[in-house]
Parts: sequence; structure tokens; C-alpha cells
Amino acid sequence: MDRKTFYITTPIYYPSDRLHIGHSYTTVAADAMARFKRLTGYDVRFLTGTDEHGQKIERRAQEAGREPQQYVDEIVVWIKKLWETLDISYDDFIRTTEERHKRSVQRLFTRFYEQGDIYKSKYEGWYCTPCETFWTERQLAEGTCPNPDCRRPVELVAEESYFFRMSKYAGRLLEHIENNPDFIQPASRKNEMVSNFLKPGLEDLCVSRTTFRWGIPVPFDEGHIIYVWLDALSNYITALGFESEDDSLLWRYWPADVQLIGKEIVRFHTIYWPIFLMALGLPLPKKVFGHGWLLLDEGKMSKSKGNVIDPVILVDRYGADAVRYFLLREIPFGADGNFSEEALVQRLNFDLANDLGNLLNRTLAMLGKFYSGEVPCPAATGAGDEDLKKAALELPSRLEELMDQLQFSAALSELWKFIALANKYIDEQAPWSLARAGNRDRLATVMYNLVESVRIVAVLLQPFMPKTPPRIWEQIGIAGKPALHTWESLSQFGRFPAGTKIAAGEVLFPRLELGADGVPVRQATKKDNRPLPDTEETKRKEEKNKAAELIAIEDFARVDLRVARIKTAAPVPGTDKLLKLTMDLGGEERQVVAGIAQHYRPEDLPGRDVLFVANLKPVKLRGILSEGMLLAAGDGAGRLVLTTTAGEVPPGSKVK
Ligand code: ME8
Repeated sequence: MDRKTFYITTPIYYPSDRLHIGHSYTTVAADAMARFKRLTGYDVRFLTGTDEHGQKIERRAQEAGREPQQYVDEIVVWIKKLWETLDISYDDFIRTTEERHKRSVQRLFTRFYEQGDIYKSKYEGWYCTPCETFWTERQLAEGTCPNPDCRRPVELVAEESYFFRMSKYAGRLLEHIENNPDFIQPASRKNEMVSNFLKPGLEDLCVSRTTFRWGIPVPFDEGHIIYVWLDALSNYITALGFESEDDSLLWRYWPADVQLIGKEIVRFHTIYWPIFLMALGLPLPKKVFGHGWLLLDEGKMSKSKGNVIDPVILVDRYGADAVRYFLLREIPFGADGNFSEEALVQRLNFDLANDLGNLLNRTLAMLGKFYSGEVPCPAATGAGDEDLKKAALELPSRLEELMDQLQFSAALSELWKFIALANKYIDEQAPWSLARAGNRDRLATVMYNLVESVRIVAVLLQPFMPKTPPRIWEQIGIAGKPALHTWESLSQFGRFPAGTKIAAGEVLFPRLELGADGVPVRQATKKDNRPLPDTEETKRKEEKNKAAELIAIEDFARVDLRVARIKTAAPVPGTDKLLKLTMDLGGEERQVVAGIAQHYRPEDLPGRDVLFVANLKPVKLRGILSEGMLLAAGDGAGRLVLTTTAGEVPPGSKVK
């Protein structure tokens, strides 16, 4: 219990819809930070969750013909699955519809009221439901929501409400911000908050609504629902048991060390939130970091605009680690940056397949060739060793420094500098020449230093790409030696046990290229196509299977194969695998349900020609009639590619 603690949070996301890569961005960053702190010995608490109340969610549920609870329940299942797919190691997931949260929020509201921070009056002003924000007439932008990313119509609200006396705490907050330069990061956001909001003077905040029901009722005045932002912001302490029977977590972990958010909600987190905390007599978070936006074609990716990238499709195509690497590496944390799949593929090919992959593969291949796969004992030092060792020993503290500033991209770039240095060490030491010259002592040292460098890289990769290091441990033969995976094991260069047997395995990151249709395909390389080990036994089995599986030409002729053109494509509600398609078979139209939703976006499909089984017995899938089947090729690694003809033929043409 005497370990230093580290509490990190993400925003709690609205389950009004499925989340996109923008939400994954914040969560992956928080996860990398949490994992990094765990690696360096901290007792970490990592919180994420969902913000489930409010008018926006109530309306979305109504539109979908559901009860709000039922509506959010389904999306929350999806969100939790997404975080599992992305290896998000949260310690707690708070939902604002949970009893533990609702009870605490009601107690907190009562406390504010009893101590005179909240009073009842009448609110007359404007409300933006998509942003769940009150605006004054003066703040509106030509009569619409002034949030530059929103600009949607606002609604006139005139209702009896409770108000929070913001002005009472404004001076103290300003002082805190000025005295704690780390509190709001990056610094530009701090200046914006101070000059645009605090200096002009804070108005009291309306903290209850009466015109809808989906929220936490004010306990002593049930016609009122607690304002969704007060409800939501409290999650960071209700999840620690604030005002509950057991608040030991609160005492252990509060104040938060880092609260990660996107820049559009910095105001809520650096003005309202600290003021609520001051009113509760609790310390303020040490750092609130408002990172930049992921943009798509220069506009903010957002659910309401519909210009979003689905993280599930990306993970399916590239794997969780490559997606995580890209998010953390591509854009300096804090700044806005454009998202593009081409850039992701480039990162994967250059940084992961080339730099990291080559270091591992060359090291393994040479250990195999020169030492039959057994790591030798270093025997003769030489020029270049010191530089490599020095860099390896300095790397952990360099990374720690950058991570403490949430500079994920710079931290990864440092790690990659070391990878580049190790690759250069191979080129300069030229182990093949040492082998040819019979210089076994020097060769042993070079090979030893390389495998030790690979180990060090893998240790430091763990927070960023949690799936990759175990694959490296496996190949360099130290999977069963957890002591060699730790931060402490980096304090010395030379912990790798000589005599370890390596086991070269699959290429970590095969090179990809984006096909004309925007779908990535694996580039053929000599390494990727290495034949599988051929034993007499497997050969015999294959022969036997082949004989059993042969079909006669008449069997094949029973299948009516056609070329069909996709006319329309739409998701099947309630599934993430199926699409409903209408197909043109040359004068005849068919409806089919195809399991390709994780491989193709509906909007990319119309107009494509595919090979089609036209005489399949109709079936109903999810209650939808499906009359036929599209043919697609699977690569055995989970990727599916539609089949088509090599040249233009009219829809309906027979495939023979
Ligand atoms: O605001 N680029 O929830 P939300 C980068 N429930 N990050 C993005 C992004 C993008 N294009 N789009 C979303 C809410 N995000 C409230 C929060 S907290 C007490 C309540 C990330 O579902 C970013 O972290 O709209 C942003 O702040 C958050 O998702 C907004 O999620």
C-alpha cells in the first residue's frame, strides 16, 4: 500500500451512438499512460465509462423506439467490447445510470443546497441539446449554438431551475490556475479559459431541468432533474465511492493525476468541475489535458456529422497494436491532426514492418544461422558497443520524462531512434563478415547485444502495443521469464541469459498496401511466403484430404454462378457483421444478407460487380430474406475480400 498512486480518467462518453476513432484516441492514450505508470511501479487506477443521462440520449432513444435504459444498455455492451478489442486496461467502468453513481450525485446536490451554493430561481435562456449546454443570448452565434463544431439550432428554455453560485468561487479558481501552470494543459487552453471565461466574470450555472425526465432527480424536489454535466462530471469521484459507505478509494486516489479530455470540453473540466470540487472541499485534479481533434478531410470527426471512422473495422484490418501505434505516434498529443488510412498503412510498413520487424527478423535469422538458435555469451567488446549500451540505459528515463508530459508521439519516436541505432549497429558490425572472417568472439558479442536490445525495445513497447511484446518474448525465448519484462530489468544492459534458445516465428507485421478499393492487401515478400515446415506426415494427410474432397464437373455445374452488380447496401440493425444488399442480375433483382459489414462500408459497395451464387435456397437472416450468396476470399487471418471478374461483363453473365 505504500506504492505511489496514479489516477487517470477519460471523459465518460455519450452512448448515443457507437463510438468512433476519436473516442478511441483518448482512451488509447489514457491506456498507454496507465500501462506506462504500472510498468514503472505505480499503483494505478484507470477510469472510463459512459454518460447516459440527458435530453440528447432521451431523444435518441425515442427516435429508435426504445426506452432510454434499453437503448444505452445495448450500446454500452458494444463499447465495452470495443475497449476489449483495443486492449484497454481500465480498472473501473462507470455508468451514470448505476445506483452507486446516482446515490452519490443526489447526496452531493443536497450538500451544495444545504451549504447555500445552490438556490432556486427561474431560467430563461437558450439550450443546445446536442452539446447539453446553456447559452445566453449574447453568446449565441447568429442565433445558433456558438460551439464552432456544432452551430446547430438552440432552443429557448424558460423554466424554474436550481442555480449554482459560480461567481462565489471564480476568484479562487483564477488564483489556482495562475499558481499551478500544470493544471490546464496544453498552456494555450489555459489562456483561452482565463481570458474568454474567467476574466469576463462567471455567471451562475443552471443545474437542473424540468422539461424532460431522463436523469437523476433532485432528491428534495423530484420535479427537477440534475443538469447532465453536473451529473457527468461527478463520475470521477462517485466511481471512487464519494459519499458512499466505503470511500477508501477516494482517499487513496483522489486528486486525479491526469484527466484526459478533448479540447471541446475543457471549459466544463477546468471551470465547472474545479468549482464543484472546491465547494465539496476536495483538492483539484493535478492536470487536465485537453488534447486536439482527429480530423477527417480537415473537419472534426463527429457522430452528428456522420464523417466517422469505425475503430472496429480498423482493428479488423490492421490489428489493435498497429491502430494504437498509429494513434499515439502520428499526431503530437495536444494538436489537431488529420486521420487517413494511407498514413496508417505507411506507419505500419515503415515503422512496424521495416524498422521493428527487421531488427527482430535479422537478429533471429543470424542467431539461427551462426549459433543454431542459441544466444551466445558475449566475448569481445568492440567499437559501437558503448553507444548502443549508453542509449539503452538512457532510454527508460527519457521515455518517462516525455510520458509525464503526455508526449506519446515523442516517446515513441525516442524508442524508434533506439531501434534505428540497433539496425545501424547490425549494418556497421556486419555479423556476416565477422562470421566469414572466423571472428567468433566478436560475433558472439554483437549477436548478444542485438538480442538484448530487442528485449529492451519489447519491454518499453508494452504500454503502447500490449499484444506485440509477448510475441517478441516468444521468439527470443524469454516468454517464461517475467523478470526480464520489467522496468527494473532495464537498469542494466546484459540481463539476457546466454544459452537461451530462440524460436523464430511469424512475421510481426506483414507489409500491406492499399488496394484500389481502399482495402489493404498483404504485400508479397519472400518472408511472408515462407513455406510451412513440410513433414512426411502433413504431406500424407494433405494427399488424403485432397482425394476425399475432389468433385466431378457435374457437381460444379449444379452451382449457378453469376456476375451480379451491387445496387444498394445498408447495415442490418442490431448486428455488426451483416449488410443487406440488393443485387442486379441483369434484369432480375435479388435481396441478400451478407456477412461483410466488418470488411466493407455500405457506401463503398454500390456499383461493384461480384461473383454470386444464384441458385442457393433462400433463407431468412435476422428476419430478412436472403436469396443468394456473394463470394469472397478469406486470407485465413480474418480478412475478407469480395471476388469479381478481371474485365467488364454485363450483370447476370454466367460464370463457368
Ligand atoms: O462530451 N478527435 O462525450 P462524447 C479527438 N459525455 N477526440 C475525440 C473526437 C475527435 N474527433 N471525437 C470525440 C462528452 N473525441 C461527454 C463527456 S465527461 C464528464 C462527459 C473524444 O461522447 C474526446 O475525448 O461527446 C472528446 O472530449 C470526447 O471524445 C467526447 O465524447
